[in-house]
Amino acid sequence: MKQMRERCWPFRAVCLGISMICVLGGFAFAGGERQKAPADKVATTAIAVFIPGVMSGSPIYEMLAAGVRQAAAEKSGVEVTVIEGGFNQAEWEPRITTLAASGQYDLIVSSNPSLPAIASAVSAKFPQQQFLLLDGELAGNPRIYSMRYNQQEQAYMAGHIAALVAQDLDTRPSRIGLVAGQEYPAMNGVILPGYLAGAREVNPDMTVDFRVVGNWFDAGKGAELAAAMIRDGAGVILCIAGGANEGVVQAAAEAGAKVVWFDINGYGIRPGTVVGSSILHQDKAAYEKTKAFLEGSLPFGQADRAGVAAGYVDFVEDDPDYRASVSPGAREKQAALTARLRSGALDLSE
Ligand code: RBF
Repeated sequence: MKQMRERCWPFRAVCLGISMICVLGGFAFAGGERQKAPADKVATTAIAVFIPGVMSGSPIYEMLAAGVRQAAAEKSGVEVTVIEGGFNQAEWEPRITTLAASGQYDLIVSSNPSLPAIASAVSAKFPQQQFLLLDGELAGNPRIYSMRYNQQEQAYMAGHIAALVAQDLDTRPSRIGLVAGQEYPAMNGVILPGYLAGAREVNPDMTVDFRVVGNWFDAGKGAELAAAMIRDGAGVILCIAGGANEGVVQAAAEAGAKVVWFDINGYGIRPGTVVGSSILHQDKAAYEKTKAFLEGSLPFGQADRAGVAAGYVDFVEDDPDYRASVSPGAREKQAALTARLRSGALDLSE
């Protein structure tokens, strides 16, 4: 190997030359994705987007990166580096520590309920580092701004449509499913109870079959859990399991069961099988908060919460696949619920 490396030195010299040209030409390097800074712009602000997992299969993270990039593109001299932290959660804190220790980034942006604790630990060691955290909550640290979505409302709308569709299916109308990537306080304490409460508004006898994949990527396990749920009588399943969602949809489609999607509009993923989409406008939040940071007005130290009435959580009704796969009666009842939430007449504060 050593010999090979030595033999390759002219190649390495060329690579080194190219790297230097790239640096002089204004590329940003940080072990992640690179974004070219136009030659006429001088980099003055560097932002790292840390993805706690991988982007593929998790639109919540794709929206995060897209929103930050959009805000950066509107201002000269802002470089964005996206770093995927991978699925080993034990590596997230050391990796963020390394980013902070490098002193290279004016802002680290991330999104996950586990990030506030990690950012606080890193902040104690590197107090200059600033953080923008979405989908998590921590007030009082002067270097951390956070914003959490009202997932009680998001899950309530998901449970409501699941129960309405279960009623129409008429197989076992009092049982619906939820497949989660893992258990965490927002899942067990907010999303699962919100889902059940929304379903019980339609059918007071509703029960939820709750099963956990154990990671955010295993589509085979997702399919296995969904198939077992369907056998046990759940005709409609909400999936919140990242890349494992694909397996849930597959199993449901094969069995003639239905799926409710979370975070983005999922009707197009499997028209006729996906019958509801309870979404987050995480791209909008990431855009607005990054823009505020770049303008010097992000209120560090503050923790905000936003739901349907504020325009960050919603249910997608204006989709032809939704209209084609859900009965007019069910859609009418769902529309009445979303209207109450949008107007603020129904406030499901956690
Ligand atoms: N959601 C995803 O879609 N993909 C993920 O890889 C993912 N990883 C997570 C890891 C941890 C430790 C926790 C607490 C949550 C994770 N979530 C993930 C869930 C995410 O924060 C959010 O609750 C859901 O996307 C529903 O909005």
